[in-house]
Amino acid sequence: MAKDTLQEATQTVDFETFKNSVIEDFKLASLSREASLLGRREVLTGKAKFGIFGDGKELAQLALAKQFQNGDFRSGYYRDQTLMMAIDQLTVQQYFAGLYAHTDVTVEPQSAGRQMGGHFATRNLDDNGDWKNLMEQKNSSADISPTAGQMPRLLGLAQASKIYRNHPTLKDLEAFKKFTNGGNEVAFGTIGDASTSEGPFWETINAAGVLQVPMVMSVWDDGYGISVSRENQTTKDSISEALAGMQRTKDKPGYEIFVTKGWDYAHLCETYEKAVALARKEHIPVLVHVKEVNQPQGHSTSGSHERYKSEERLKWETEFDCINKFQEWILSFEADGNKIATAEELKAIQNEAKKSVRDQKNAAWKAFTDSLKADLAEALVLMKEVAAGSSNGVFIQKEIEALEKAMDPIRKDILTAARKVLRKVRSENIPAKSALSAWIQSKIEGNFERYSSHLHSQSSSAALNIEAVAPTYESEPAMEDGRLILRDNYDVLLDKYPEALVFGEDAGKIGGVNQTLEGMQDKYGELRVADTGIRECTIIGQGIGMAMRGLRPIAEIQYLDYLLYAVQVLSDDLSTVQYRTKGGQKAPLIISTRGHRLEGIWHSGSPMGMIINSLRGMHVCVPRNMTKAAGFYNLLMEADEPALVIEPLNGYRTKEPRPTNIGAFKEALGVPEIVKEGSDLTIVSYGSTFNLCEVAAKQLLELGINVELIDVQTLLPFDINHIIADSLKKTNRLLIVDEDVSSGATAFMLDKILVEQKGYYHLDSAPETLSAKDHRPAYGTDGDYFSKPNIEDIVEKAYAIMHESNPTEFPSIY
Ligand SMILES: Cc1ncc(C[n+]2csc(CCOP(=O)(O)OP(=O)(O)O)c2C)c(N)n1
Ligand SMILES: [Mg+2]
Repeated sequence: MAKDTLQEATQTVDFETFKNSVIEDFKLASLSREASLLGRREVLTGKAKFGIFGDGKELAQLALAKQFQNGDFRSGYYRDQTLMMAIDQLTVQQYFAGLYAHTDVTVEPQSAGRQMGGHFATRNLDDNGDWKNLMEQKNSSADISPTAGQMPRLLGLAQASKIYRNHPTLKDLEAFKKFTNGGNEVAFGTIGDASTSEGPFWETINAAGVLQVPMVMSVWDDGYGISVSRENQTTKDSISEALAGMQRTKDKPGYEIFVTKGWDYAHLCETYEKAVALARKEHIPVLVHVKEVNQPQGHSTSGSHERYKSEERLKWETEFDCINKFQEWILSFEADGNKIATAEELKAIQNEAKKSVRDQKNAAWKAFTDSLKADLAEALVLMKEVAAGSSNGVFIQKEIEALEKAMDPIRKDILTAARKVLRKVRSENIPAKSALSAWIQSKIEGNFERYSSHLHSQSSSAALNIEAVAPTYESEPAMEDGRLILRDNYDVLLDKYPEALVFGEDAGKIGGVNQTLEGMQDKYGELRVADTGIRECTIIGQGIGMAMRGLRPIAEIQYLDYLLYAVQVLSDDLSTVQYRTKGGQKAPLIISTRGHRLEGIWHSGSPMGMIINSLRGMHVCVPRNMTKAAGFYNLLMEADEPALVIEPLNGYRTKEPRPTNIGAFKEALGVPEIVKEGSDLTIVSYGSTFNLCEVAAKQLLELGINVELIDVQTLLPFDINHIIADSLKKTNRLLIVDEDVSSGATAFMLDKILVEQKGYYHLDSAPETLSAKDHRPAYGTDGDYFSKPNIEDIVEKAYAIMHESNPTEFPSIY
């Protein structure tokens, strides 16, 4: 603006208040800028590994922060340090602690040193892993590095407000007051101009427009994505022009779109005030395109921008730097003879900021290096004692000296030296050796907590803490289609948990393509049982965001084959929530899908190896029937962890006995079921293929082979009590069957059973695996027969194992 407009606005508050808030903004902008400048130097001098900073984006973030209220959420990226400082969720000292990778969560609360600097998060859980009152703080979901990876979750964070505002009972329940005040919370998204090229950005933008959720999406447009300029990224060289068709009209809902400039403080403040008021009140999505932003230091510490920016551009970046412009604006401001500050006063603020950043940086460095000193001192004492008693003392002394001379040694340096020393005295019998050995082991254990804890929830609601409840049956139970058991189970869950929501493609009006939600939308309403667009990535994003705000979403992916569209967000975001915040956040999202056998290349996939290898941090349940699937849902609803449940696609019309305790029975995770006992051979399988193994086991009995049949039930976690190794003690033979490609999930199971459970010890025959062909499954019944393991394949494979061990009793079939 429009100084005039701002001057008009200032007349509504007294000048002193206005002036103070501008001065506060100038202070914080200066502080944040200094942190960027000094941060880069820390990396270039080798004290930190990598740096990516928010210089150039300060003013826009200060304007945004004025509108950020308690209970609101951010989902953004690595340039947002000023916003995080302005909402009181980041100090300069914490910022540097992150840069140095300080592992103490009280010093580095974003990620306890696990994420590179510039990845922001608030602590939304208490030390027990339970929710804090999110309405008493300003919240930021934890950042991830993949560009636009923040987008899908942003949709869910915004949608939660819509659910809370419109849900018939939830907003009045005491338990949900820590998440919402009538759904008035706004979700703030930030993204760089170049990252808007990514698919998840477009998918999220479209979905938020359809859903009409209170989302304020800011694009920090500095014209570059590393070295690639905007015209190579965006149609019409402008994201707001490209999205102009999303603009709402009088009779068609859509977006409200604002365009402003990153150096124009007054216009930024005015824009955010309007934009956020609209989103909060009317629950509409808003786009704020912040143009003319710069990167004073270039993209990151990995290179210099002089390589790809023209001289003219670099000159513009200096001239239009937002802090320079802010300063000019302050100095030229005058209302009724009142001025905000003099040049000297601004200089003093900047000097003060320099000093404060230097002091806080030094304090962070001291805390970081102090935290390593005890380890170093202890290691040196123990190593010296070993050197004194060893015939190898001279060589050990060299290791000690090298460590003593090292500049700021870190844990790696200390442990490397200590472990090398221990190796040198491996054949000596000196008392100091066992002290060093014990010390090394205790440090390795301690570092597990630092670097590997919280892959899963460590709260009392962790899935493994919840006990199973068996389904109960009448003496002659009714036999029902599997889908009815699931449907009736959903009915109980939706009734029991008002915060439960089910959504996905065709999940609403028709109750799912397999009718597992038949009638549920009529009974529980369109808000709780909802159809979505065809957009797997943001269906998961909706789930993550809503789960982060206290809701219990069950997101449907129509077929397992289409999970691939969502694997990025599952792997990068959902699976890492607990780990990347060291227990500071959680997203207990349940994903329901169906897979394995049906027909054709994209309706019968079983890419389990891909799934279990990319989703560590989640649980993966592979039930063989719908009663088992229901049991997993019931247990997971009591837990606070994310999980994927893959229903067997060919089982919805298969008859199952109807339990009498639908909604109450619970299936434990990590506990295989021995479905049939036997003595000759252990067959391990899961899901649809397991049901073929059951038929094969009957046929094998006719051939004189008594198979022990084990359904692993969950791949993650896998057989936590080593039931399979116990079975091998009895049978001494192992066949693993599934319908993934070769060396997919079978290789995983083989490693777990033979190596982790030490199953090799009990084997008398070579372990065998039987999986699908390495191509996608061909269409039709014959296509299935020749693509996936069939009953004959299983029988013959098992028989061949027995033939090899006893050719007389089991003569060759062929
Ligand atoms: C999926 C993915 N691809 C590539 C990268 C590497 N990368 C990091 S930042 C970046 C450029 C992003 O540019 P922009 O969105 O304009 O943000 P800016 O850094 O300019 O603020 C790239 C390519 C990444 N982090 N993630
Ligand atoms: Mg950019």
